[in-house]
Amino acid sequence: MRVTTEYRPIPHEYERLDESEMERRSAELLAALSRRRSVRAFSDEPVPRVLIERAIESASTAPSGAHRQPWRFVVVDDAAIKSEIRAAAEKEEQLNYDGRMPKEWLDALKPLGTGIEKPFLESAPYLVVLFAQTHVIGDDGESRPNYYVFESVGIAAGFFILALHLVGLATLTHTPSPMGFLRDILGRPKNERPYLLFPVGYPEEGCSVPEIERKALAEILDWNRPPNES
Ligand code: IYR
Repeated sequence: MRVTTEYRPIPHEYERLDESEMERRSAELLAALSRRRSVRAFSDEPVPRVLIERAIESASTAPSGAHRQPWRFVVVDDAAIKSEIRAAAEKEEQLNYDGRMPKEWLDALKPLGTGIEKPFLESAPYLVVLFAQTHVIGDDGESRPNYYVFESVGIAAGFFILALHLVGLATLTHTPSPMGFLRDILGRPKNERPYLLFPVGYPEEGCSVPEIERKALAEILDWNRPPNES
């Protein structure tokens, strides 16, 4: 990547669409995204590497603070490392479900059917661990800050989920907590903080998902002012 240190404007290659085409695309995109579900049971069927690589490149088109692109995607496809990650994640999750999570949180998770066992950490062909780079260490060994790191990485994570879904792959935004073990197992440097773990693959044959509903537009959109409470 070439880094420019001055403002060097170039023409923006903007594609202006007809309004009818915009309307058609917006409906099509909404229909496609509405079919996305988080999946907790994965088939071990292999997935071409190029699909993972392109999804990561797509994620990396996300905007970021000062264009620092403060993310690093570590892809795990080695069975032994996956097993190590599963064991460490289940150890932490056991403590979470056995008392570290308050009752209210456990109640909120009940309809999602989550639990301590994480077989998907071994069955999914890939575990993609997204790290946030809180700062960068230059070639001179100097540390430079990044900006809006978690906003930036969150947006990249969203792009990644979208890129996988639109090519027909399933994932889960898995949040082992605490997840410092990922840095240790994967031997990552000190400037990287684990952010999310995505198992990626095809859903297991006959896979079920929880019956959930999404909020209606009226519950998530207010034009200009919130509804009058009185
Ligand atoms: N990380 C735990 C618990 C969990 C938390 C939330 I918030 C979820 O939406 C789902 C699960 C787990 O993965 O089971």
